[in-house]
Amino acid sequence: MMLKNKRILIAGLANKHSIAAGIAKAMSAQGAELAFTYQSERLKGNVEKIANELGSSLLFECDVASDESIDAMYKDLSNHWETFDGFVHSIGFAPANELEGNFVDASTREGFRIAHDISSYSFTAMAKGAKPMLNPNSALLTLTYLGSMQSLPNYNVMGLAKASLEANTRFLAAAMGPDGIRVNAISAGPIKTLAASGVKNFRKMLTNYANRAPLRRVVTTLEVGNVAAFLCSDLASGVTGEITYVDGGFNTAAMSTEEYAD
Ligand code: 0WD
Repeated sequence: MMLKNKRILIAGLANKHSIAAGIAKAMSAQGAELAFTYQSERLKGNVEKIANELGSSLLFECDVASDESIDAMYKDLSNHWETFDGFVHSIGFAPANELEGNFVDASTREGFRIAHDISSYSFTAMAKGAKPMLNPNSALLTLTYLGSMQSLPNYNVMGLAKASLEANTRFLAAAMGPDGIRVNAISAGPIKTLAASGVKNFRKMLTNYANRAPLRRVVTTLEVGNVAAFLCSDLASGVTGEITYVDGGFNTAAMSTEEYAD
């Protein structure tokens, strides 16, 4: 039980296919006590069902686009948890028209702003709000994707936002490390979720992935969850500011034998 006596807040659960659902499941299996945020009333039912299955009734509305909403969420949470041991930020968003076609043609100033605000700044905003309530040895975690390092079709401005999020992880780690708080990111391979379905031709990406990845398959949300549980546990007490890949090794391989053969 890596997370016994740890209280962890999970943000970014949309439905049972969400990466956050796999993370919540894995963390609960390791003994964590969990609380959840939901973006809006629309998603409350989905989040409530998963929370209840994992023995949690702590649910708080939080739209990370709004500082007031973040403040109100932590205020509500503090009525139940005076202190806690970290949070998972599994949130990303860009307007749909940014995620299709030629990067130059699709990009707009407003789309760029929104993508960076919701997908990167919100991690800092959540850390800022949590800071007074975090126990020593707490851990924060976010979710990123290889599009931060390498270009690929349609991912467009999200790649830039993820690059910002990864730098954010390192700067938060530096800022919070002296207080004993660790900050890490998992770079997950593609998984069919609601957010992923916003990226055009996502199915094609899954097939390409499975063909090249050393493990010759895509990863599951539970596999991401197990690494998340480790990174937020005291077993990872020496790890901070890191981007850990959970992608079947895809990022390490330039080509597979099948791709090389004619
Ligand atoms: O292939 C994938 N699915 C990968 C996802 C590969 C690598 C990384 N990721 C990242 C995503 O970019 C994101 O940061 O993992 C994170 C979680 O994504 P997910 O599990 O793939 O997607 P989903 O189940 O849709 O959850 C993301 C949720 C939102 O759902 P929708 O699809 O309704 O936008 O992020 C939340 C929301 O619940 N979210 C917000 N929460 C609070 N305030 C906001 C907001 N303003 N915007 C989005």
